[in-house]
Amino acid sequence: NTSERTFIIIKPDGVQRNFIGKIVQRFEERGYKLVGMKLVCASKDHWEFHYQDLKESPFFPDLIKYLQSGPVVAMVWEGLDAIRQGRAMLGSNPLYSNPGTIRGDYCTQTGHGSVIHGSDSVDASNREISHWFKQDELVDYELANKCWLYE
Ligand code: YYY
Ligand code: MG
Repeated sequence: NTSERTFIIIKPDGVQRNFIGKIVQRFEERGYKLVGMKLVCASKDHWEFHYQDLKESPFFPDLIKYLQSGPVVAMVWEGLDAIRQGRAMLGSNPLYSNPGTIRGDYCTQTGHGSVIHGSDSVDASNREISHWFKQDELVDYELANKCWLYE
């Protein structure tokens, strides 16, 4: 499915450390299509909904506070297997991520230094995209180089 969409956030630490350009470049170079993008400061409620699966975690209140500490870049990227490949590009636990992944190249620890979020399933991606973007904020267009990306 070449129109699979994944939701990516450059978190407050990623923005403050000037990684916006570098992270966007990685997704562009891989061949994914940017269909939505904005710089936002999200509310406590908005973040609590986004991370609802972690509500019971001991670090949840601290996580929500850190996420409100500054602007983040919310993006939707589209392409073949975008959800799983996006996660692979992110890396895993920041401390143990392989070099070559975003976390493996830019992070030292979890918590307030994970730099980036990416959807981990189709369900999560659908939920997150509709939580962060209105329908008319997602742009429909064709990449000029599509014929070189997909057979
Ligand atoms: O999906 P991913 O970001 O790789 O990790 P999750 O286990 O879903 O955790 C989401 C988010 O929670 C993580 O990016 C930072 C934060 N967090 C934390 O603050 N402390 C931990 N011990 C684990 C995760
Ligand atoms: Mg997660």
